[in-house]
Amino acid sequence: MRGETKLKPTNIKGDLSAAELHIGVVVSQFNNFITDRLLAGALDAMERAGAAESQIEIVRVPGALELPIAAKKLAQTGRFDSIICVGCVLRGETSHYDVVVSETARGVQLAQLDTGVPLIFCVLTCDTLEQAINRAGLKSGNKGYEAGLGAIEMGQLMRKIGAAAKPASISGMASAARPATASAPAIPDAVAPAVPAVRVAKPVEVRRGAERRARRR
Ligand code: INI
Repeated sequence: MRGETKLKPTNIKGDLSAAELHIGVVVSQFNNFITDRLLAGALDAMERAGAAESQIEIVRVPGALELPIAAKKLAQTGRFDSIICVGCVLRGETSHYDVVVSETARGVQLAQLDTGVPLIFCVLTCDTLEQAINRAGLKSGNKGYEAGLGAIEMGQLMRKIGAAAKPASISGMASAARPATASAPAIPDAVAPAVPAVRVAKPVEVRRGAERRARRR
């Protein structure tokens, strides 16, 4: 009968354990009344998944438009399994709403494709403050919490894909693509194992220089 099959292909899915993961969070300070709540939701999800403070780094940027460059810079360090980009753009507050929204989304997407590090898009784009409040902890749940879970799932998925690709990909590779000698590895970038996360000693919050200096005093 059609629709029946004995095939059981490999299924790869990231689980929701934060074990071993190192996650970055870039937070826009614009509309921080909302973004702080989204951040709290993301931290809640990571804590429930077993993350310790030492596995999380938070970076603050002025507005949503600065999320992509900061996330890309963090991703390029090789320290992170995934990075959450947190922001809130309100239509009522700007005539360039559409530009801010589309450029932020485009920048985040380009940065994750360029770096190979999953960037979780947690930017609320709302017409009103009330809608944003509802999505940051009230009626519609907290989108930050969903983003936290997404970061864990994608971080674990990337590790699994990297691990699964290693031995199988070489033996299964077309002969032309196979390395000629053992000393000349030719694993294509697409299947190269993920860079292992480097653990930091304690939680780090990267703030602006002046703020940091003031806190030291
Ligand atoms: N940035 C936001 O994160 N949300 C907004 O609603 C917003 N508005 O309304 O303009 C906003 N603008 C600032 C922008 O992201 C940049 O920080 C700024 O243009 C400097 O590059």
